[in-house]
Amino acid sequence: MAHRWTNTLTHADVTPRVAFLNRRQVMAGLAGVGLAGLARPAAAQEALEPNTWEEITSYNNYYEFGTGKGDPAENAHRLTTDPWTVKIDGMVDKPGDYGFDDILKGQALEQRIYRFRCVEAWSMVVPWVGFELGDLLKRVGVQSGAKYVAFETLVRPSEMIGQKRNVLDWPYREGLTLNEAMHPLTLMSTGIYDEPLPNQNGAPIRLVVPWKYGFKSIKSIVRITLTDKQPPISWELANPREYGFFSNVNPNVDHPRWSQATERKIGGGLFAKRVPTAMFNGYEKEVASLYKGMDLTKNF
Ligand SMILES: Nc1nc2c(c(=O)[nH]1)N[C@H]1C(S)=C(S)[C@@H](COP(=O)(O)O)O[C@H]1N2
Ligand SMILES: [Mo]
Repeated sequence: MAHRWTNTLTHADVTPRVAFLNRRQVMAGLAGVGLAGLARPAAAQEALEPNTWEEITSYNNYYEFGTGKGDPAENAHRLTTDPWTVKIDGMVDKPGDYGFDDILKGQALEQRIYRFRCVEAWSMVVPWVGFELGDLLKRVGVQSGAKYVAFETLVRPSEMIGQKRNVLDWPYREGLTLNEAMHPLTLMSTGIYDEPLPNQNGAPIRLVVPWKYGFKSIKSIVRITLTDKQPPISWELANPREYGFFSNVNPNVDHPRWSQATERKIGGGLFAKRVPTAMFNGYEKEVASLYKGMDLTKNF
């Protein structure tokens, strides 16, 4: 079946791609480009063995399709993802309703292998395909004074059957500071392995922020707004004691109802040993500078 989504990479390219990123990082270092933001986290990625397609697409969190981990795989096929429009508005030079194909056109899809960690202490490694959110924001022109980026998921209860219940205040909302949004690790993902995103993983386009807890990585995005005020986010609205705006992975800050110090790797078997969770999910070198001088126990 022909579809509009194309990716120049295949499953077999994942490893060579990581090697390529490594080379780029080395070259950037040789050229004296000391900016942490330019170097890909190749060292951190090298050791990452991706989870299987089956694991990535059958154990999900996507409350629009139900609150159980198996619900999205069962219910998300109902979602129509073509046509798809993303409204980009607020403090931008070129606001508008952008079709999915407009957004993809000319975008170099980059395959990246990221560690992905849920706030409920489970983790996966996913070979995401996508592009840098920063590249999209540069295209639409961020106006001076903008400090945050807000995101919204589709509301369509006829297809998103979990939205018939008010488990969250729909639409699902997320936000990043502009610095976080412009960081080269912040990805807009449109695929996994060599396939378009499955619906349960947030088709046709979702955010991936690898140093934050999973809930920041909002799925099936229909609106991106540049603003000068910190936007409300769904989980903080639902429970401000348990979820903060930043939600950086931090083994030293426990969730009020459970420890965040260790994690269970999905696919490691039921009795696999839990492994210690790394600060910023293993991306400390790349992102710690974004939070210099901040008390991360208060800004959790
Ligand atoms: N719109 C929307 N986005 C969402 C969620 C959701 O319920 N609705 N769940 C989040 C949570 S809690 C996690 S852990 C990740 C899971 O992503 P995955 O299913 O692709 O692994 O999606 C995040 N994005
Ligand atoms: Mo999560």
